[in-house]
Amino acid sequence: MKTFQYKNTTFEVVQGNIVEQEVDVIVNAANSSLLGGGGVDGAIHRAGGPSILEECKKIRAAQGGCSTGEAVVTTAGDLPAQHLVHTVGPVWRGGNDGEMVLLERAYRNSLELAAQKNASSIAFPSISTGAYRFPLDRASYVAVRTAILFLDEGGTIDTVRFVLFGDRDFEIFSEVLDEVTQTMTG
Ligand code: AR6
Repeated sequence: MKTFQYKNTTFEVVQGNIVEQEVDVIVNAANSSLLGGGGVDGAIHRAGGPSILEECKKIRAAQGGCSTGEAVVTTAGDLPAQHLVHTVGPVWRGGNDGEMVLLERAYRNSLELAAQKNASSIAFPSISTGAYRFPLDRASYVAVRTAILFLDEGGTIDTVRFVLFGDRDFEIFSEVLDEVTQTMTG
């Protein structure tokens, strides 16, 4: 695990499975349908049980899914968390289609929903870097920078954990954490 302290918040980069994280809020890398899928989304619905999909269906009925960059909240079913935030990252289309801003919004809206639920800890997977093909070096930069800006603008959360599945992803994310925190925090 790699950690970095910023003001009152601990950033953690860990290699592991998102469904095993004991935190207040686990973030799901969902799609706009909110009806589940592969990757993180599939793992969360499998491990969390059917109540999560039932809640997602109610949200769909009320607001018609979730747009890219937006986020919705449900309970966490059987997962070791209080809530799930389902956010939809952008599909990578080469970088000139607003992907950076949309990914930033996905992280930002997730942090804000967690704060509204009074969460003291949140665990993120690497949103958009699997099926949606966002390059991991750029995505990790957006992830860390957005969390620091959220804190600078008055957001409060004790622990922000980034959970990477593979060794190489863990290494890249750890290096980017160093770079971003050095440039943003002096
Ligand atoms: N724990 C942590 N990280 C994981 C796990 C896990 N259990 N499983 C995969 N990863 P992805 P996206 C990594 O595809 O790119 C779904 O079908 C994975 O290696 O889950 O945002 C949704 O329904 C990759 O680095 O999310 C959407 O349709 C990262 O998590 C679509 O995929 C994200 O990969 C969303 O695609």
